[in-house]
Amino acid sequence: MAEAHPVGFQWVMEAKRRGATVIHVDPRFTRTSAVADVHVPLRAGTDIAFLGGLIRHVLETGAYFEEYVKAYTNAPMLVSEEFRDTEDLDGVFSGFDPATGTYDVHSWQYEDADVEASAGLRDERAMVQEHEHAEISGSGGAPFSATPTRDDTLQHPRCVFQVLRRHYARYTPEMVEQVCGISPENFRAVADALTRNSGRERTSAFAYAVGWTHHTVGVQYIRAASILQSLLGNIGRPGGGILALRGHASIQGSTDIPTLYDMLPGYIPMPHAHREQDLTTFIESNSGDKGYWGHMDTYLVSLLKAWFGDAATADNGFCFDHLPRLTGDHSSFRTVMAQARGEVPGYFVMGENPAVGTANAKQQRLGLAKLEWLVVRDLNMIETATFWKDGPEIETGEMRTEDIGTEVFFLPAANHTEKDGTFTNTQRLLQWHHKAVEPPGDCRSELWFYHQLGLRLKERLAGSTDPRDRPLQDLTWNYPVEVGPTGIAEPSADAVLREINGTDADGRALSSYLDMKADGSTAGGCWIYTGVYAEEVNRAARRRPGREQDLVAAEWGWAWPMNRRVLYNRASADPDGKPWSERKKLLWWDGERWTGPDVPDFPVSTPPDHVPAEHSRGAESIAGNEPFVMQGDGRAWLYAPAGLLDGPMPAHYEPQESPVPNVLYPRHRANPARQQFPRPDNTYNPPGDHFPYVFTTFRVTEHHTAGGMSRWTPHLNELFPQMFLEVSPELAAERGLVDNDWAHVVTARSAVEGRVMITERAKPLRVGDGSGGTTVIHQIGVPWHWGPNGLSTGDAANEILSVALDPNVHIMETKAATCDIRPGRRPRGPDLVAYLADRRRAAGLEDQ
Ligand SMILES: Nc1nc2c(c(=O)[nH]1)N[C@H]1C(S)=C(S)[C@@H](COP(=O)(O)OP(=O)(O)OC[C@H]3O[C@@H](n4cnc5c(=O)[nH]c(N)nc54)[C@H](O)[C@@H]3O)O[C@H]1N2
Ligand SMILES: Nc1nc2c(c(=O)[nH]1)N[C@H]1C(S)=C(S)[C@@H](COP(=O)(O)OP(=O)(O)OC[C@H]3O[C@@H](n4cnc5c(=O)[nH]c(N)nc54)[C@H](O)[C@@H]3O)O[C@H]1N2
Ligand SMILES: [Mo]
Repeated sequence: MAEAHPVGFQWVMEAKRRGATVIHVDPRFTRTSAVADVHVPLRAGTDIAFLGGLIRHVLETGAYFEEYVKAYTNAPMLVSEEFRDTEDLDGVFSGFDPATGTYDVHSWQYEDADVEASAGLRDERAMVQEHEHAEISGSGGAPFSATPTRDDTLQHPRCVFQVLRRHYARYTPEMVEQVCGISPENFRAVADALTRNSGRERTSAFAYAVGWTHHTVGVQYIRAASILQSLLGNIGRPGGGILALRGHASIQGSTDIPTLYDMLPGYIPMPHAHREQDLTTFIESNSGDKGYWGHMDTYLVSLLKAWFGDAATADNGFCFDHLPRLTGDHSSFRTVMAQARGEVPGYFVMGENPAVGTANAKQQRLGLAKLEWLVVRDLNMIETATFWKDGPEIETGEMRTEDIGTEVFFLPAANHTEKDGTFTNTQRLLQWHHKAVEPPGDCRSELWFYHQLGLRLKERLAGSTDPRDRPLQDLTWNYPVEVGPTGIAEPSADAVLREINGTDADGRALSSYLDMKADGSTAGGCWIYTGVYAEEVNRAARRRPGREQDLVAAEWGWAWPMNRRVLYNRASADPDGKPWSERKKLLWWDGERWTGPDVPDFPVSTPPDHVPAEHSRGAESIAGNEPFVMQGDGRAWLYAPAGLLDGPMPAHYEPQESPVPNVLYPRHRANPARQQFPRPDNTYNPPGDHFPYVFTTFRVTEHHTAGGMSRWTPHLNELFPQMFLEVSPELAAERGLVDNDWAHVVTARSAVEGRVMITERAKPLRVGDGSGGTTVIHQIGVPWHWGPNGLSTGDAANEILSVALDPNVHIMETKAATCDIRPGRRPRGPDLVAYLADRRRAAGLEDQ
């Protein structure tokens, strides 16, 4: 966090100054470890075993927050009799189909929970899950509407609490040591610090970024942390929670108003092509009955009104049929593989450098080379725009410029200081940034580009009678423009934010999504952002200093939803509505309403003892003691009966490539439901002596991601001039590596070179070898900021990575893979191709 989120990390240091214990869990000793109280080095890719060990510790020592767990989590719910655990089935959950590598998730349900759901809904969900990998899930948990059977004593053998206990029973400190290489003393230090600092009077927070997500079990890492935090009562309370430290400046914003293929703004799922669906049936099958998703009709109709304006009427389902439809997994890797097959004619690359930044960068370039046209908008002449003339395949002779038919358009982009707009950060906080200078030359903002593109497409299609052009013809596109000093007619970012906020029947800005209607009288581009422009004020631009405000600083920027700073904050009070403790009070029931410094994440006047009427829907159905209002059952899920594709509880699996067997589940080395793509351009390293070491890729403060900004910035390149490889003195001795000399890391995909950095910070770990003994694992740190263009050049780490994905979100595994390391530079030109072929043959792999 000190390295990649240094600005946020100042608050960690501030907390430490006031007595907080800072624990850093990372295979590498970094700038964060240097200032932490405890550093826990572990083998890359083993955090579920570690977190599972902590979950077991909390359950077995009784250190969980019992009242919170009983009242606010699904610990008492009974799980279906059909469910079988990994502990019963040698490493898989019930419903696994080895032929397809997917789960039928039916048996994971709660007992009786499907009873009230219509059979049609159930079948439809199963159909989509089986055939299309649940590209429908959106957010807020899968919808379901029943009231599951409970055992509030937590004794029933099939209640979630007992199921969880059995699941983690084998995750002992000794097992943690075997799998992760963490000593029992270090484990105990963390377990004690965490449990000591949780409960009524104290809370602990978890912060994570891509060291946790970039794994074939990435989603389950976060689930494991959620289970632990829910057991400890650390959710919905000040100082608690799980903070997803975001990457690019507005990566949170780009999931809220998604650049993701399977979601509409505000986490509304994308409709699916293979189901006969109109607006009504779509809403019925996705909205659920209980909680705020029960109002999805108002959010979706308002979105359609924002997009299609007067053309969207009740008679035509508010132009629901204008929305694109999913036909399956169109995540970026699938798309690139389709490009390589020649199935994709054109590609826009905006603010991205996949020829350097994406795992198996060569596969990306093979895709780019098969396009008809490619548009790259960037600040610098990045590798994705120049692959056709000077990419690595041109050097090796695997591609020839004259054979590449792709027409490449490079358009210079304005950077964030050259345009207005918002960033949405980790805390869901929208912050406005003002243009400081005019963009130089032909550089243009994204808004300008898309506005112009839309205008020109609409002009071209104005006379068309082809029904497929109707969505573009009906699209509202009347943004006010402001002409700047250099004559650029820039669309108003402020007007776009106001459109996102939404307007009522009289065209006034909405104050809350609760005011959205399903009758077409309101419009709004993203329901969760409604309120950012309440009372016609751009609240993202508010900058009242913290010292002039109370602890939530509600007038600094604006957080979705409704400027609420802590989600599920009803959980900061006990079931009766009294704060769990005076120190940790945030929201309480004053006899008439929920009150406190934060905006209540709860119906304001629903009393703690409210019991909803049997068939109530939406917000009406929320009981006064159910804080998790976006979940169908109002509770935090220790066990996920639906919504995940690879298991209702996290289990430890090895990465796609691992030097050791899975000690916990010997029959299943890696996540059985992971997405694999064994292809000639994506060979996986086999286990064994040919690729005996682990490597992980990481960032440094001085460079940014794939380098498009930092590799062209002279002073940053002076600070970190060159690609390097972090190794321990022990590994250096084993392989004959010399400090500051060249070495190269090699996998079945490729080899990358860098300067050797021998450091005590890299520590070999001793772990179980799967047959009762132990083995030493060496881990190599590989920064991934370099590429062939710019002022500071070097090999891109993504050349050596393969594509293996988490099945839920299709994220690539960049944080743990196997390799070999050798002294000296890698071979160049055609010699590299021959060298890799030799390495593959030696490892027993078919050659490409
Ligand atoms: N200066 C700077 N700041 C940045 C960026 C940048 O490039 N430069 N990038 C931005 C972006 S896009 C993002 S997404 C964030 C990413 O922020 P981070 O996720 O913090 O960045 P990384 O360095 O990729 O990974 C963090 C750490 O994860 C560790 N790690 C690897 N494998 C494992 C594992 O299995 N378990 C655990 N516990 N740790 C593991 C690595 O050793 C590394 O130190 O940073 C953002 N901020
Ligand atoms: N091995 C390995 N690979 C990784 C990761 C890892 O940890 N390890 N991390 C992954 C992560 S978390 C991420 S986010 C990706 C990032 O990977 P990419 O998104 O492919 O790489 P970036 O270098 O961040 O690309 C951003 C580009 O946007 C340009 N840019 C900046 N501002 C603007 C703007 O306002 N408009 C336009 N049009 N362009 C702009 C920059 O110059 C830069 O070239 O990489 C992933 N790849
Ligand atoms: Mo990122």
